[in-house]
Amino acid sequence: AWTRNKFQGFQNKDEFEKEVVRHVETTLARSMFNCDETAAYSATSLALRDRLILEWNKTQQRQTYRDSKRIYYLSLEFLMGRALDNAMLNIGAKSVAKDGLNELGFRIEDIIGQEHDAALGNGGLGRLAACFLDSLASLNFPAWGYGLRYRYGIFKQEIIDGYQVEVPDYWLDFNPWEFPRHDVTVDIQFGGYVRKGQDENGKTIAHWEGGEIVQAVAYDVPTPGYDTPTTNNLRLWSSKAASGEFDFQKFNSGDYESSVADQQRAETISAVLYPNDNLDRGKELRLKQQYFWVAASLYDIVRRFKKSKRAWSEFPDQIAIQLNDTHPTLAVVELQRILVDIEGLDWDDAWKIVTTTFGYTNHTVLPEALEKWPVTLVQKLLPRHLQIIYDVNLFFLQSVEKKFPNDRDLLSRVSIIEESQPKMVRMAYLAIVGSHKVNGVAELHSDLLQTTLFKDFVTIFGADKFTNVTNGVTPRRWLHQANPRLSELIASKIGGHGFLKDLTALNKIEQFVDDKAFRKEWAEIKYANKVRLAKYIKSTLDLNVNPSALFDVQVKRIHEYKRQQLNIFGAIHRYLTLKAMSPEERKKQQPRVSIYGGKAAPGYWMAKQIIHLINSVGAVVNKDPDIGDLLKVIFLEDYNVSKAEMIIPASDISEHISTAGTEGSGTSNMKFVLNGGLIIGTCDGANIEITREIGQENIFLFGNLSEDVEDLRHAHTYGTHTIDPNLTKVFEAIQSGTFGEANDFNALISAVRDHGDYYLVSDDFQSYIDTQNMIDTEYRNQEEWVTKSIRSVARMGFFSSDRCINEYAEVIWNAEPLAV
Ligand code: 26Y
Repeated sequence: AWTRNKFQGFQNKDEFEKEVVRHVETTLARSMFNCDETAAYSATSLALRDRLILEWNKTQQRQTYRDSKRIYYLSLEFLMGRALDNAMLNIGAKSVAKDGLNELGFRIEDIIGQEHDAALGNGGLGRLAACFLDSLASLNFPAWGYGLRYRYGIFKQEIIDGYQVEVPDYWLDFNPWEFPRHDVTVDIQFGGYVRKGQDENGKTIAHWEGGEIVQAVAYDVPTPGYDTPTTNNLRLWSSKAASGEFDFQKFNSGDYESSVADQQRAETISAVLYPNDNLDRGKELRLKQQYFWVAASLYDIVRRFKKSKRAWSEFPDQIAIQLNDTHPTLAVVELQRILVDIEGLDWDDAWKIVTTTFGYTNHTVLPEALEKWPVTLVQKLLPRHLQIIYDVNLFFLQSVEKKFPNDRDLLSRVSIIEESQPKMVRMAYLAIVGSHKVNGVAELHSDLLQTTLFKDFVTIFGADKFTNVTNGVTPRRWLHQANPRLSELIASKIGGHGFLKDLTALNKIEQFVDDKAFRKEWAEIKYANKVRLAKYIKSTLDLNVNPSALFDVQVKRIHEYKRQQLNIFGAIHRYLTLKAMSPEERKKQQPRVSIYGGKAAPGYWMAKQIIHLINSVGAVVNKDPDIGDLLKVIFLEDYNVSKAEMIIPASDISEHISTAGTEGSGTSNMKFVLNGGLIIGTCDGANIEITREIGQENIFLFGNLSEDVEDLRHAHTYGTHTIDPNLTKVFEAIQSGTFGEANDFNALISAVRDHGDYYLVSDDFQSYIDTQNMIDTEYRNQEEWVTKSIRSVARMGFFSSDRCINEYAEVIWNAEPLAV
């Protein structure tokens, strides 16, 4: 049996301190006398990192030796957040580190707080990838993540005069969590032309020649499992000029400028994360990023496979590659190219290997998020890949024609090449044709995929190819790390922290739902978390909020389909209602703090208007003496993973209120409930399954259903469209200048009133405010509220990313954990 101390961690705090001091004095070349918190953070991380890399080495040796099936998770985004706390918890070194740091004169929270978030992602999709890495290692799967090492992660958000301003996130100044592998490099080709030649048997082969070369350099980030001997790898690629520092020929001939320019052009590829979430902009540099990353990763994967000297036909038995959305879809084409052009396999044999290897996860049905690339652009950057795409399409359409003769409409609907002006490559279709399984991320979402977006493909390939894997979140970060007191309380009741590895064990706390002391402690923990958030609000916004008020939170990317505008219109309605009351009546109302956070894509003008409206409402409401504690409207700047860890445990009610049928899954809904917060939500994404698990008496659902959306939209456009009377009053207040310059908000209003209300804000408004009023009433019955909170947490076992990863392993990857 495996025990942790044999492998990981520190024997005691003295050993830990010794290591920290050693790093301060040698690696950092400082003395303990002028060791500030930054230096203490660096040294602590380096001490932990030393342990991780030893584990990493052993894990890699074990995985190589056993040679069992490996999983590769390809994602353009890994939203990892901070690593230090997670590393300490996962290798069981936190209490030693806490004591050690104390003796050195530091508080562990301050040291943890020094770390810059690794923010290599936008939102849900990127954070899901990070949760998956945690589960893969915690379940001992031999798995690697592959991504890009962006020099700039998601921008930092500043709020200036109520508007979002973007500031670059330069995060690599000092990053102790990565290991540069200057010896692991891959040359990546772009452009050029294809020359047809013949091999010795007279078979035609394609040679891709010319163009430019950019070098990919590997950076490895060890990802430790919780209480396991497995430390897996996240390999991130960084781009640089292939010829080294400069082109010396140009340099020597005096063309210094252009030699530096070449280098900079190469480095641009991995320079910046595209800040769009669910919005495809089709930029050339993004396509370059995708191919650069995919080609480097596949080269690496194939190189590792070839060391085993197995037959190519065994490739899919040894390797599963998961495509996190369509962003890595070129991997399908690249593997086919490697097998046919370089390794000399026959097309059909190669294609069988390719399609058995890949799985594709779709995260959205929003049309504006579906990737399409102009054929001309692919031709320019990747001429050979375009040929392969055309051949794949031809053979695919031929097989469709055979099965469904003379259905030209069908052929044009499912063609990977959209015959539009200009012609486009439909990446989702390419991903479907190139994979053996396609999954959505929640039941409703997967159903919608199969009945709408991918309907024709279900007809063509059969229903078996399509499946659902409902998302999950890692309970290590989102319960144990974010809410240590709650985790300890649970552990004290049910015999230890086993629930962190088998979240269904949470159901054992339900038997304590009437236990007075337990309930009291439960409520106290929530209150303490709210006090902490209130202090943060005081320190950043200089605003006092009452921790006894109901904390109502909506934190996520700002998007019209997520409907932060519904939330703020609701808050305005609340404000108007309170204003119209007599002082006596007001005293009877439930105080509420309405908290928002999230970034808008820099080019998403409407989303930025929403942020401005929230801040403008806050500026008026928060200083209105008639209102006082009854309503505060707060926008928290620069929402990110580490802030989520503080905000989520402090919520009483959180909002997951997307237009029905638009949110793939949502994962913060799971995090909030896991931390004892209740939720208000629409019948969308994973909200539906959360309801199934925790019981409809423990969730506040409202609004129209997904099956009604189409008819409502139709009626808005072609029938009579009357706006909800309460919403009309909200609009009137805005337009009379109650929240500053009235015209600033015209677009938000006319989207609802004059442009068809695509997101059904008006249709759902009355239902929304009724439900919010019900929440006020129920919150006053704190006993009942705590009961709901405990029962909900007890029933959240299903939403662990461990369950999710086990489903992927069984249904899609056909892979097993490596027992030690
Ligand atoms: C094409 C490109 C601009 C693009 C970039 C990022 C497209 C989409 C995205 C990000 C999508 C995303 O974050 N989707 C979210 O994935 C979560 C994890 O599955 C879901 O919970 C969530 O509902 C979905 O919106």
